[in-house]
Amino acid sequence: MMPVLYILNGPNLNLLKIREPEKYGRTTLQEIEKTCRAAAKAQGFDIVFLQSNIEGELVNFIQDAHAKGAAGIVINPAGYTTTSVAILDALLAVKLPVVEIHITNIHAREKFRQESLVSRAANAVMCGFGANGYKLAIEGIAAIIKASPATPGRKSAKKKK
Ligand code: DHK
Repeated sequence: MMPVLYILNGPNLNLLKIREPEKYGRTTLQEIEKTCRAAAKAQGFDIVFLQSNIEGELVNFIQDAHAKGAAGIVINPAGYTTTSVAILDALLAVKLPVVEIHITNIHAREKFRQESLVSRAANAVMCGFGANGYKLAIEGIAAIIKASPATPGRKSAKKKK
């Protein structure tokens, strides 16, 4: 069985393609899921891909990732990035490798989007690469997991000789 990455998406990401396409692009969340599955498979991982508009549900997904023995979490907290102490606390609690992702370059946008609380629990942050960032984030978290001896999933994530 392949180790599993949880790919979590926050509010309004279900509206990708129709939502401000000049900023967020025209790739749907379903298309992103497909790309993620292929990118993860290439690195030796399976994925659980989830989206919610509800903060507490995202907290539950993070706790589930831990309960089910996931190898790591890639999260786009979207509108909860700068406000959610609950999402930050959940990520700190489960102590899994975390890559935070944003489709847009939040640092080139309004001030209120720039200070991520979630980053405090993230090993790395990917932003500004559009929908392609998800693939890059998966490659990044796979490298983090494979490099870290203490991380669950490492053994089976390594290519067999
Ligand atoms: C997505 C959102 O929904 C915004 O609230 C963030 C982020 C940016 C993104 O770029 O993916 O500010």
